[in-house]
Amino acid sequence: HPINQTLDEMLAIFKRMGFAIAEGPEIEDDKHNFEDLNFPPDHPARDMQDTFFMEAFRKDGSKREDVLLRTHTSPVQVRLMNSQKPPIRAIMPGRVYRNEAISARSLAEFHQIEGLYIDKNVSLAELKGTLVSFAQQFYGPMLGGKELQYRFRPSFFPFTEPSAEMDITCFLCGGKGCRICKYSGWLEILGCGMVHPNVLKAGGIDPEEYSGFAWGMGIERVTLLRTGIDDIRLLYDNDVRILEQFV
Ligand code: 2NM
Repeated sequence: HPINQTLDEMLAIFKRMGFAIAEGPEIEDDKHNFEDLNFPPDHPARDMQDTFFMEAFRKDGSKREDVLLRTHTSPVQVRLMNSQKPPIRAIMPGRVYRNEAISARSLAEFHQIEGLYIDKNVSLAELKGTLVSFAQQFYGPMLGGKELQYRFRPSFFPFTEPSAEMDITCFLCGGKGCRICKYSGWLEILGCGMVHPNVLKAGGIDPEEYSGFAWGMGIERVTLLRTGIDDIRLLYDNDVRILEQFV
């Protein structure tokens, strides 16, 4: 499946850099999906309109605390921090869920890869080195011999500080400007940052002793762009006439 082809190629690059693959539950609780990730209680992502909340019951019929469909794979990172000591070097691929209006561009389920690197003295320079190396290996071959350009723009996420988004040369027009990159020559490929001290603390890691970086990227959009499929719904129909074109 084109989504798995994208995932497998990305995972192979990070495996060569020494990252392990970690997985976790798609049904999560507020603590792992939001609270431990430094989302304030009134953060808009917690809004019913963005997150699928569910009532859950135990076998004896008693009510469990409310659960939700994870909105990102970051709860796997919280679970990892709580279950092993640094150094931690892992990537988490998987399905995530958000209550989005369905269109040619977005569905209420999609895939993400997030990554986490925690050790003593991990710096922003290593975040940059790791992600630039990834982008050169994954996107470089799509530029037809041109050298990959990149830039980091300041951004904001609750779980990282500082935070940034990474753009690369648009691989459809080679940076000249086209409809896909809105005539800017740049494509945004991921969000990243240094793990917030509150997140390390929630994971049982002392922020005075350890630091780390994390990043997250979506899989569907790049899969559409590199296959030329123009409607995300075609990736979820499992129509053999589509799939057999990508064997
Ligand atoms: C992103 C962007 C920036 C992220 C942070 C963490 C954790 F658990 F370490 F705090 N996991 N993932 C992260 C950081 C994810 O996605 C756009």
